[in-house]
Amino acid sequence: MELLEKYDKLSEQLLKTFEGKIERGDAIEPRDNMPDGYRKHLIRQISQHAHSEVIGMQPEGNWITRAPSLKAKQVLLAKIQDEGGHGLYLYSAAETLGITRKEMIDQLHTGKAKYSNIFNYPSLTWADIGAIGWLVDGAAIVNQVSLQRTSYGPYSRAMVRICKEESFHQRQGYEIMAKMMKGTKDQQEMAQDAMNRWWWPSLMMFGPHDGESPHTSDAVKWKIKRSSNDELRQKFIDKTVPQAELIGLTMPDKDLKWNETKNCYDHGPIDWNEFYRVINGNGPCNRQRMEHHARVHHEGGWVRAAAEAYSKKKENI
Ligand code: FAQ
Repeated sequence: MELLEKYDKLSEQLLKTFEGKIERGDAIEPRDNMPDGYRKHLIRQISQHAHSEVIGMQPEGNWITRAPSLKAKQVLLAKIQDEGGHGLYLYSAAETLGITRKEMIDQLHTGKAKYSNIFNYPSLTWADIGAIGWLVDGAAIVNQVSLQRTSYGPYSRAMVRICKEESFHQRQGYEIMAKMMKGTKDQQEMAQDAMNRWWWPSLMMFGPHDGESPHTSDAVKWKIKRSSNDELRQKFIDKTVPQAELIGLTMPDKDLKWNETKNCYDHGPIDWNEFYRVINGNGPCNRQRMEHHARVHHEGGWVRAAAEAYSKKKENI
Protein backbone atom coordinates (compact mmCIF):
# COMPACT_ATOMS: atom_id res chain seq x y z
CA MET A 1 0.00 0.00 0.00
CA GLU A 2 2.79 2.38 0.97
CA LEU A 3 4.56 1.54 -2.25
CA LEU A 4 1.43 2.28 -4.27
CA GLU A 5 1.04 5.65 -2.56
CA LYS A 6 4.66 6.47 -3.32
CA TYR A 7 4.10 5.47 -6.95
CA ASP A 8 1.00 7.70 -7.22
CA LYS A 9 2.85 10.63 -5.71
CA LEU A 10 5.76 10.20 -8.10
CA SER A 11 3.40 9.99 -11.09
CA GLU A 12 1.64 13.15 -9.92
CA GLN A 13 4.96 14.95 -9.59
CA LEU A 14 6.12 13.84 -13.04
CA LEU A 15 2.85 14.98 -14.58
CA LYS A 16 3.21 18.38 -12.87
CA THR A 17 6.74 18.74 -14.26
CA PHE A 18 5.46 17.90 -17.77
CA GLU A 19 2.53 20.32 -17.48
CA GLY A 20 4.85 23.04 -16.18
CA LYS A 21 7.06 22.67 -19.23
CA ILE A 22 4.08 22.84 -21.58
CA GLU A 23 2.77 25.90 -19.73
CA ARG A 24 6.12 27.73 -19.97
CA GLY A 25 6.51 26.78 -23.65
CA ASP A 26 9.63 24.63 -23.02
CA ALA A 27 10.23 21.87 -25.55
CA ILE A 28 9.54 18.28 -24.47
CA GLU A 29 12.53 16.10 -25.35
CA PRO A 30 12.70 12.30 -25.94
CA ARG A 31 14.04 11.42 -22.46
CA ASP A 32 11.53 13.65 -20.65
CA ASN A 33 8.68 12.05 -18.85
CA MET A 34 5.43 12.45 -20.78
CA PRO A 35 1.87 11.14 -20.41
CA ASP A 36 1.03 8.08 -22.45
CA GLY A 37 -1.66 9.97 -24.37
CA TYR A 38 0.83 12.65 -25.43
CA ARG A 39 3.28 10.02 -26.69
CA LYS A 40 0.55 8.12 -28.59
CA HIS A 41 -0.86 11.29 -30.10
CA LEU A 42 2.56 12.29 -31.42
CA ILE A 43 3.37 8.84 -32.78
CA ARG A 44 0.08 8.87 -34.69
CA GLN A 45 0.51 12.37 -36.05
CA ILE A 46 4.23 12.29 -36.87
CA SER A 47 4.11 8.85 -38.49
CA GLN A 48 1.08 9.87 -40.57
CA HIS A 49 2.93 13.01 -41.55
CA ALA A 50 5.98 10.92 -42.58
CA HIS A 51 3.82 8.52 -44.61
CA SER A 52 2.23 11.51 -46.39
CA GLU A 53 5.60 12.87 -47.46
CA VAL A 54 6.65 9.50 -48.87
CA ILE A 55 3.34 8.58 -50.55
CA GLY A 56 3.25 12.16 -51.91
CA MET A 57 6.24 11.28 -54.08
CA GLN A 58 4.03 9.03 -56.24
CA PRO A 59 1.70 11.51 -58.00
CA GLU A 60 4.67 13.75 -58.78
CA GLY A 61 6.94 10.85 -59.76
CA ASN A 62 4.37 10.08 -62.48
CA TRP A 63 5.63 13.14 -64.42
CA ILE A 64 9.43 12.81 -64.13
CA THR A 65 9.79 11.09 -67.49
CA ARG A 66 7.33 13.46 -69.16
CA ALA A 67 8.50 16.82 -67.83
CA PRO A 68 8.34 19.38 -70.67
CA SER A 69 12.03 20.41 -70.47
CA LEU A 70 15.31 19.26 -68.97
CA LYS A 71 15.18 22.14 -66.47
CA ALA A 72 11.62 21.24 -65.44
CA LYS A 73 12.74 17.63 -64.96
CA GLN A 74 15.71 18.66 -62.77
CA VAL A 75 13.52 20.88 -60.60
CA LEU A 76 10.88 18.17 -60.21
CA LEU A 77 13.49 15.52 -59.37
CA ALA A 78 14.99 17.77 -56.68
CA LYS A 79 11.57 18.48 -55.20
CA ILE A 80 10.56 14.82 -55.03
CA GLN A 81 13.88 13.95 -53.45
CA ASP A 82 13.25 16.65 -50.82
CA GLU A 83 9.88 15.06 -49.99
CA GLY A 84 11.58 11.69 -49.45
CA GLY A 85 14.05 13.44 -47.13
CA HIS A 86 11.18 15.01 -45.16
CA GLY A 87 9.74 11.55 -44.67
CA LEU A 88 13.08 10.38 -43.27
CA TYR A 89 13.41 13.27 -40.76
CA LEU A 90 9.87 12.58 -39.62
CA TYR A 91 10.31 8.81 -39.25
CA SER A 92 13.41 9.55 -37.17
CA ALA A 93 11.48 12.04 -35.01
CA ALA A 94 8.74 9.43 -34.44
CA GLU A 95 11.35 6.76 -33.55
CA THR A 96 12.49 8.92 -30.59
CA LEU A 97 9.06 8.17 -29.09
CA GLY A 98 9.67 4.43 -28.95
CA ILE A 99 8.19 3.06 -32.17
CA THR A 100 10.31 1.38 -34.84
CA ARG A 101 10.35 2.21 -38.54
CA LYS A 102 9.13 -1.32 -39.27
CA GLU A 103 6.12 -0.92 -36.98
CA MET A 104 5.22 2.35 -38.69
CA ILE A 105 5.46 0.85 -42.17
CA ASP A 106 3.39 -2.17 -41.07
CA GLN A 107 0.72 0.21 -39.76
CA LEU A 108 0.70 1.97 -43.13
CA HIS A 109 0.40 -1.27 -45.09
CA THR A 110 -2.38 -2.66 -42.90
CA GLY A 111 -4.36 0.60 -43.09
CA LYS A 112 -4.02 1.36 -39.37
CA ALA A 113 -2.05 4.51 -40.11
CA LYS A 114 -3.42 7.13 -42.45
CA TYR A 115 -1.67 9.50 -44.84
CA SER A 116 -2.91 12.74 -46.29
CA ASN A 117 -6.16 12.54 -48.29
CA ILE A 118 -4.61 14.63 -51.06
CA PHE A 119 -2.26 11.95 -52.37
CA ASN A 120 -5.12 9.68 -53.40
CA TYR A 121 -5.94 11.84 -56.42
CA PRO A 122 -4.36 11.24 -59.84
CA SER A 123 -1.92 13.66 -61.52
CA LEU A 124 -3.39 13.74 -65.02
CA THR A 125 -1.52 16.56 -66.76
CA TRP A 126 1.64 18.66 -66.34
CA ALA A 127 -0.56 21.41 -64.84
CA ASP A 128 -1.25 19.02 -61.94
CA ILE A 129 2.44 19.25 -61.05
CA GLY A 130 1.97 23.02 -60.85
CA ALA A 131 -1.16 22.63 -58.75
CA ILE A 132 0.50 20.14 -56.37
CA GLY A 133 3.46 22.46 -55.77
CA TRP A 134 1.38 25.60 -55.45
CA LEU A 135 -1.71 24.32 -53.61
CA VAL A 136 -0.61 21.13 -51.84
CA ASP A 137 2.78 22.39 -50.71
CA GLY A 138 1.11 25.76 -50.06
CA ALA A 139 -1.40 24.12 -47.70
CA ALA A 140 1.33 21.98 -46.14
CA ILE A 141 3.46 25.07 -45.39
CA VAL A 142 0.63 26.92 -43.64
CA ASN A 143 0.21 23.90 -41.35
CA GLN A 144 3.92 23.28 -40.92
CA VAL A 145 4.87 26.89 -40.13
CA SER A 146 2.53 26.63 -37.18
CA LEU A 147 4.01 23.20 -36.26
CA GLN A 148 7.49 24.77 -35.97
CA ARG A 149 6.29 25.85 -32.51
CA THR A 150 4.86 22.44 -31.61
CA SER A 151 5.79 21.28 -28.10
CA TYR A 152 7.80 18.16 -29.01
CA GLY A 153 11.41 19.18 -29.71
CA PRO A 154 12.40 16.67 -32.46
CA TYR A 155 9.15 17.33 -34.39
CA SER A 156 9.50 21.08 -34.09
CA ARG A 157 13.14 21.04 -35.26
CA ALA A 158 12.27 18.81 -38.24
CA MET A 159 9.58 21.33 -39.19
CA VAL A 160 12.02 24.26 -39.30
CA ARG A 161 14.11 22.57 -41.99
CA ILE A 162 11.12 21.18 -43.86
CA CYS A 163 9.45 24.61 -44.09
CA LYS A 164 12.48 26.14 -45.79
CA GLU A 165 12.33 23.49 -48.51
CA GLU A 166 8.54 23.62 -48.86
CA SER A 167 8.56 27.33 -49.70
CA PHE A 168 10.80 26.58 -52.69
CA HIS A 169 8.34 23.84 -53.68
CA GLN A 170 5.40 26.18 -53.45
CA ARG A 171 7.11 28.74 -55.68
CA GLN A 172 8.09 26.21 -58.34
CA GLY A 173 4.44 25.08 -58.50
CA TYR A 174 3.18 28.64 -58.80
CA GLU A 175 5.73 29.34 -61.54
CA ILE A 176 4.38 26.40 -63.58
CA MET A 177 0.81 27.67 -63.19
CA ALA A 178 1.79 31.28 -64.03
CA LYS A 179 3.65 30.15 -67.14
CA MET A 180 0.72 28.07 -68.36
CA MET A 181 -1.68 30.96 -67.78
CA LYS A 182 0.50 33.09 -70.07
CA GLY A 183 0.52 30.35 -72.71
CA THR A 184 -1.94 29.09 -75.33
CA LYS A 185 -5.68 28.70 -74.74
CA ASP A 186 -5.17 24.93 -74.29
CA GLN A 187 -2.50 25.53 -71.64
CA GLN A 188 -4.75 28.00 -69.81
CA GLU A 189 -7.60 25.49 -69.82
CA MET A 190 -5.28 22.80 -68.52
CA ALA A 191 -4.19 25.03 -65.63
CA GLN A 192 -7.79 25.94 -64.78
CA ASP A 193 -8.80 22.28 -64.90
CA ALA A 194 -5.99 21.38 -62.46
CA MET A 195 -7.09 24.22 -60.16
CA ASN A 196 -10.70 22.95 -60.25
CA ARG A 197 -9.68 19.41 -59.34
CA TRP A 198 -7.08 20.20 -56.61
CA TRP A 199 -8.72 23.13 -54.80
CA TRP A 200 -11.29 21.28 -52.69
CA PRO A 201 -9.07 18.32 -51.72
CA SER A 202 -6.42 20.91 -50.68
CA LEU A 203 -8.92 22.53 -48.30
CA MET A 204 -9.62 19.06 -46.86
CA MET A 205 -5.93 18.62 -46.03
CA PHE A 206 -6.47 20.69 -42.86
CA GLY A 207 -8.81 18.03 -41.48
CA PRO A 208 -12.44 18.24 -40.32
CA HIS A 209 -14.00 21.46 -38.97
CA ASP A 210 -12.98 22.29 -35.41
CA GLY A 211 -16.18 20.99 -33.78
CA GLU A 212 -15.82 17.69 -35.66
CA SER A 213 -12.11 17.09 -35.00
CA PRO A 214 -11.75 14.52 -32.19
CA HIS A 215 -8.01 15.07 -31.59
CA THR A 216 -7.93 18.87 -31.51
CA SER A 217 -8.72 19.51 -27.84
CA ASP A 218 -5.84 17.30 -26.54
CA ALA A 219 -3.55 18.62 -29.27
CA VAL A 220 -4.24 22.24 -28.26
CA LYS A 221 -3.97 21.47 -24.52
CA TRP A 222 -0.54 19.86 -25.06
CA LYS A 223 0.52 22.58 -27.55
CA ILE A 224 1.05 19.98 -30.27
CA LYS A 225 -1.32 22.01 -32.46
CA ARG A 226 -0.72 25.75 -32.20
CA SER A 227 -3.72 26.66 -34.39
CA SER A 228 -6.95 24.81 -35.11
CA ASN A 229 -7.83 23.08 -38.40
CA ASP A 230 -10.26 25.87 -39.39
CA GLU A 231 -7.86 28.69 -38.47
CA LEU A 232 -5.16 27.21 -40.71
CA ARG A 233 -7.60 26.49 -43.57
CA GLN A 234 -8.77 30.11 -43.46
CA LYS A 235 -5.19 31.36 -43.54
CA PHE A 236 -4.52 29.22 -46.62
CA ILE A 237 -7.63 30.47 -48.44
CA ASP A 238 -6.88 34.13 -47.70
CA LYS A 239 -3.32 33.75 -48.91
CA THR A 240 -4.13 31.72 -52.06
CA VAL A 241 -7.14 33.49 -53.60
CA PRO A 242 -5.19 36.68 -54.52
CA GLN A 243 -2.41 34.52 -56.00
CA ALA A 244 -4.97 32.72 -58.22
CA GLU A 245 -6.56 35.99 -59.31
CA LEU A 246 -3.19 37.53 -60.13
CA ILE A 247 -2.53 34.95 -62.84
CA GLY A 248 -6.11 34.89 -64.12
CA LEU A 249 -7.41 31.65 -62.58
CA THR A 250 -11.06 31.42 -61.52
CA MET A 251 -11.76 30.06 -58.04
CA PRO A 252 -13.93 26.91 -58.35
CA ASP A 253 -16.26 28.05 -55.54
CA LYS A 254 -19.28 30.16 -56.41
CA ASP A 255 -19.82 31.03 -52.73
CA LEU A 256 -16.33 32.42 -52.23
CA LYS A 257 -16.45 36.13 -51.36
CA TRP A 258 -14.57 38.65 -49.28
CA ASN A 259 -16.21 39.32 -45.91
CA GLU A 260 -15.51 42.95 -44.91
CA THR A 261 -16.64 42.43 -41.31
CA LYS A 262 -14.52 39.35 -40.65
CA ASN A 263 -11.66 40.54 -42.87
CA CYS A 264 -11.34 37.18 -44.59
CA TYR A 265 -12.94 35.10 -47.35
CA ASP A 266 -16.16 33.18 -46.80
CA HIS A 267 -16.19 29.89 -48.70
CA GLY A 268 -18.72 27.31 -49.82
CA PRO A 269 -19.37 23.97 -48.06
CA ILE A 270 -16.68 21.29 -48.18
CA ASP A 271 -17.80 17.80 -49.21
CA TRP A 272 -16.91 15.86 -46.06
CA ASN A 273 -18.43 12.67 -47.45
CA GLU A 274 -15.75 12.72 -50.10
CA PHE A 275 -13.08 13.39 -47.45
CA TYR A 276 -14.08 10.40 -45.29
CA ARG A 277 -14.47 8.16 -48.31
CA VAL A 278 -10.91 9.01 -49.39
CA ILE A 279 -9.23 8.76 -45.97
CA ASN A 280 -10.97 5.46 -45.31
CA GLY A 281 -9.39 3.85 -48.36
CA ASN A 282 -11.85 4.48 -51.18
CA GLY A 283 -10.42 7.44 -53.05
CA PRO A 284 -9.51 7.28 -56.75
CA CYS A 285 -5.92 6.08 -56.20
CA ASN A 286 -5.73 4.59 -52.66
CA ARG A 287 -5.25 1.03 -53.87
CA GLN A 288 -2.66 2.02 -56.47
CA ARG A 289 -0.66 4.07 -53.92
CA MET A 290 -0.56 1.26 -51.35
CA GLU A 291 0.23 -1.48 -53.89
CA HIS A 292 3.10 0.59 -55.25
CA HIS A 293 4.49 1.35 -51.78
CA ALA A 294 4.23 -2.28 -50.62
CA ARG A 295 5.86 -3.61 -53.79
CA VAL A 296 8.76 -1.15 -53.75
CA HIS A 297 9.25 -1.68 -50.01
CA HIS A 298 9.44 -5.42 -50.61
CA GLU A 299 11.86 -5.02 -53.53
CA GLY A 300 14.11 -2.76 -51.41
CA GLY A 301 14.40 -5.41 -48.67
CA TRP A 302 17.91 -6.38 -49.79
CA VAL A 303 19.12 -2.77 -49.35
CA ARG A 304 17.88 -2.70 -45.75
CA ALA A 305 19.43 -6.11 -45.07
CA ALA A 306 22.77 -5.01 -46.57
CA ALA A 307 22.79 -1.75 -44.59
CA GLU A 308 22.00 -3.62 -41.37
CA ALA A 309 24.73 -6.22 -42.02
CA TYR A 310 27.23 -3.44 -42.76
CA SER A 311 26.44 -1.50 -39.57
CA LYS A 312 26.72 -4.74 -37.52
CA LYS A 313 30.07 -5.48 -39.12
CA LYS A 314 31.29 -1.96 -38.32
CA GLU A 315 30.21 -2.40 -34.68
CA ASN A 316 32.36 -5.53 -34.44
CA ILE A 317 35.50 -3.92 -35.88
N1 FAQ B 1 -5.79 13.28 -44.53
O1 FAQ B 1 -9.03 15.09 -35.15
P1 FAQ B 1 -8.41 15.39 -36.47
C1 FAQ B 1 2.70 17.43 -47.59
C2 FAQ B 1 -7.82 12.19 -39.97
S1 FAQ B 1 2.58 16.86 -46.01
C3 FAQ B 1 -5.97 12.08 -43.94
O2 FAQ B 1 -8.53 16.79 -36.96
P2 FAQ B 1 -5.56 15.69 -36.15
C4 FAQ B 1 4.05 17.65 -48.19
C5 FAQ B 1 -6.99 12.20 -38.69
O3 FAQ B 1 -5.77 11.51 -38.88
C6 FAQ B 1 0.85 16.69 -45.73
N2 FAQ B 1 -6.52 11.94 -42.72
O4 FAQ B 1 -6.89 14.88 -36.49
C7 FAQ B 1 4.07 17.22 -49.59
C8 FAQ B 1 -7.96 11.52 -37.74
O5 FAQ B 1 -7.97 10.12 -37.98
P3 FAQ B 1 -7.19 9.05 -37.00
C9 FAQ B 1 0.62 16.02 -44.47
C10 FAQ B 1 -6.85 13.07 -42.06
O6 FAQ B 1 -4.43 14.76 -36.25
C11 FAQ B 1 3.58 18.03 -50.59
C12 FAQ B 1 -9.31 12.05 -38.20
O7 FAQ B 1 -9.14 12.44 -39.55
N3 FAQ B 1 0.72 16.95 -43.39
O8 FAQ B 1 1.69 17.63 -48.15
C13 FAQ B 1 -6.65 14.34 -42.61
O9 FAQ B 1 -5.73 16.47 -34.88
C14 FAQ B 1 3.61 17.61 -51.92
C15 FAQ B 1 -9.79 13.23 -37.36
O10 FAQ B 1 -9.01 14.42 -37.61
C16 FAQ B 1 0.59 16.55 -42.11
O11 FAQ B 1 0.35 15.39 -41.83
C17 FAQ B 1 -6.11 14.43 -43.89
N4 FAQ B 1 -5.90 15.59 -44.52
O12 FAQ B 1 -5.46 16.78 -37.33
C18 FAQ B 1 4.61 15.97 -49.92
C19 FAQ B 1 0.75 17.61 -41.07
N5 FAQ B 1 -7.09 15.26 -41.72
O13 FAQ B 1 -5.73 9.42 -37.04
C20 FAQ B 1 4.67 15.56 -51.24
C21 FAQ B 1 0.74 17.07 -39.67
C22 FAQ B 1 -7.54 14.58 -40.65
O14 FAQ B 1 -7.79 9.24 -35.63
C23 FAQ B 1 4.16 16.39 -52.25
N6 FAQ B 1 -0.57 16.63 -39.25
N7 FAQ B 1 -7.40 13.26 -40.86
O15 FAQ B 1 -7.46 7.71 -37.62
C24 FAQ B 1 -1.50 17.47 -38.72
O16 FAQ B 1 -1.28 18.68 -38.58
C25 FAQ B 1 -2.79 16.87 -38.25
O17 FAQ B 1 -2.62 15.48 -38.08
C26 FAQ B 1 -4.00 17.14 -39.22
C27 FAQ B 1 -5.23 16.40 -38.68
C28 FAQ B 1 -4.31 18.63 -39.29
C29 FAQ B 1 -3.73 16.61 -40.63
